[in-house]
Amino acid sequence: MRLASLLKEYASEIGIDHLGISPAANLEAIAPFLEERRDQLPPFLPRDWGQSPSQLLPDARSVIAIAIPYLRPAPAPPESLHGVLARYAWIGDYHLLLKEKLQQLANFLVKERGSRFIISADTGPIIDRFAAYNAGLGWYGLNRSLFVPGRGSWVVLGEILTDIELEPDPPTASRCTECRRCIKACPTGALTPSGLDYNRCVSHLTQMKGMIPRELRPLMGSALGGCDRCQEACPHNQGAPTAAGDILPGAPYPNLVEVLTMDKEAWAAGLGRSAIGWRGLTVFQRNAIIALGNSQHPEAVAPLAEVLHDPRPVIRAHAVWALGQLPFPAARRLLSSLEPQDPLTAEEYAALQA
Ligand code: B12
Ligand code: SF4
Ligand code: SF4
Repeated sequence: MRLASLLKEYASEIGIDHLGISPAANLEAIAPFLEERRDQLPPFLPRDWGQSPSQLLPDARSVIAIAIPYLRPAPAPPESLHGVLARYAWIGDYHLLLKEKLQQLANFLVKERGSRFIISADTGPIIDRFAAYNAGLGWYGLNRSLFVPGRGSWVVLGEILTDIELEPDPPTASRCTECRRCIKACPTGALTPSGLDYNRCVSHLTQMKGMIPRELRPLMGSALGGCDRCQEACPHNQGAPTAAGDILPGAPYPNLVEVLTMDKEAWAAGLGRSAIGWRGLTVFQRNAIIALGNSQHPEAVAPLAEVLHDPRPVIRAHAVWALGQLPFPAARRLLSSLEPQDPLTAEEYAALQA
């Protein structure tokens, strides 16, 4: 049996149902695309991101791409004031799962043929969607996601670059009908037919540190970590099968009051174990404050009053903004007696008066 078939057989034994192979040289095709759009790429990508395979691994021959489904059944939303997590954050950090599976595959190749390889998944130097597309795992939707037939876009992606030549897989034809439902569903206008402005993408906003641009805060709704709106809207994601496995306690609708009173230990033992964990508790609590401001609910006033004097300026400043969104006398009283103690909070306070 050929090595590619043996590898696929082994992948299926260790629970990988979606594996595709492409010649490493195919990744070179991304270079002109990236060059053209360098200035639109997020600055936080690694320095070697998108480098050619031969720069990453001398004698690189093949890319083995995998997709792991992460969709879980959705529970009903609770009555309490709650936020929403994107589906990838309902489970333990997917990077760990991808790396474990990729390492198992790499070990198999080393044992069979003595391969040199590099593993990449999300934070690595390879453009995951492009690698998956080339390996025939799926097609690009207008929402930029990579769709796997029968699974939709609810998959995370990773790959192995190896010096072994393996039989490639054929491409998967696109089923995106360009119906534009994804574009209509995008709350900030980040998604357009010509691309994605990551600076406006709610997924990015919930992950960035510091102050969220004021005009975008109302558009974030109750998003606490990630955004699934352009995926939820797609007909190819309707009725996608769920994968086995638990969801983290508190997911997918964290109680906003509990988030604000959470300490670092509770965070690390709970939702901090998801892929949003490495952004830190302050970012998560800031997002919860924005969600409370957007809730327009009278019960949001008391928890916001508690964090108005938090030691972290970024928390205090967003709390001022959030209270300013609430049309209740108690919120107005709190703000009228406030004397901002730091420049960030003073700026938010001044913006409310303007
Ligand atoms: C930076 C980043 C982000 C940034 C910016 C995303 C962006 N598109 O610019 C932010 C924080 C906003 C983000 C958000 C999300 N991300 Co993200 N992100 C990444 C990361 C690290 C780099 C992506 C990137 O900048 N690509 C740059 C562009 C140039 O490449 P591209 O996205 O593949 O875009 C291609 C298309 O435009 C394409 N194209 C379009 N049409 C066609 C047609 C053909 C025929 C061809 C050849 C090409 C093509 O050409 C480009 C090059 O391939 C990758 C991991 C990685 N290392 O690749 C994850 C990754 C793309 N993200 C992922 C996920 C899950 C998400 C979110 C769904 C998370 C969430 N729920 O909040 C959202 C989705 C937002 C969206 N609509 O794309 C997954 C995608 C899984 C999938 N099934 O597609 C990845 C692959 C992580 C992983 N390892 O699983 N992300
Ligand atoms: S919603 Fe329509 S346009 Fe958007 S990715 Fe899905 S099929 Fe394509
Ligand atoms: S993830 Fe949300 S904000 Fe980002 S492009 Fe999709 S719908 Fe728009």
